[in-house]
Amino acid sequence: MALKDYLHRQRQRVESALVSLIPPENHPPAQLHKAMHYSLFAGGKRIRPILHLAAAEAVGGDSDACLPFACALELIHTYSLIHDDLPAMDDDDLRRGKATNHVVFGEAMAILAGDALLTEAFRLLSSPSTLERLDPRALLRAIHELAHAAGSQGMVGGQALDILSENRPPEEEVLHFIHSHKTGALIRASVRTGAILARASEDVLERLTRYGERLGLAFQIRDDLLNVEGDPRKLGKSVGTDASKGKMTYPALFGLERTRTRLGQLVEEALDALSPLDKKADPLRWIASYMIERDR
Ligand code: GRG
Repeated sequence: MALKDYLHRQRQRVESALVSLIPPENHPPAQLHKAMHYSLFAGGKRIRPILHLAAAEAVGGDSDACLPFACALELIHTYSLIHDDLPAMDDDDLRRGKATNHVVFGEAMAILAGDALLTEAFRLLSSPSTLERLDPRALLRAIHELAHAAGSQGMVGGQALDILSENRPPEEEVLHFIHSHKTGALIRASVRTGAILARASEDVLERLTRYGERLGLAFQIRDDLLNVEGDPRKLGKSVGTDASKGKMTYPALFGLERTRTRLGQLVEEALDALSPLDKKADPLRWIASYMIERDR
């Protein structure tokens, strides 16, 4: 119950901050801003911003000051989903139980909505009101980490290898690269940047990095499992698509049993990394267990 309440409360904080920080949907050109709002408020779990706030809180930071950064993480995540669904990439019609962005707004507007969300993230991060409440050096370091995690050496790089590996024989090393970059990099950065903004010691930051890495991998492995055995109504998207597209996934390489075992191990390792931290880190612990339970 603690987890459910915590996620609900943090989600509400993120929703209100997003509404107040991005241009309204009737802002000209309204069609573009509508497309941005459509995907941004389509019912995402907000797990990256919540991890960021929880990491800041775990080290005693002022998480209100971190809200713009938390929103920037969600803007980047949303852009990646819009582009991932495009006909040139995964060509998906359904996400979060709704028609995908390009199905509703057309391909050109979906590409631009993604571009604008990515750019908007860095506008938010560099805005004077964000800087006002944070240490400028810490903010610059965190922005640099985020850009690294989102770009060709992080999420975009992972997506590129994912596409290049379709219909190739599965290889553990390639799969690890795809998972740790495509999904893992932004999750790891969500945790690390929260801790950096909250001025965590390097020692604690190293532990939270280990937590973020294990969690990012666990998140993707759970996603792979849900694509095999999840409920499409809860997921809001079709299942079985990884296999039909010849995607390199954990279940494809290791089978379901070994995949479940690996997921459990990763969550244990994530929890272990947090062991010296006090109860302010409990939400991070709850989120780690949520990786095993989540059904969407
Ligand atoms: C197109 C640059 C570019 C990158 C795309 C993240 C990504 C890279 C593609 C998404 C493909 C995918 C389904 C990956 C599996 C893990 C994942 C990121 C799932 C979606 O994230 P959630 O579950 O989504 O946090 P919600 O809907 O809750 O926001």
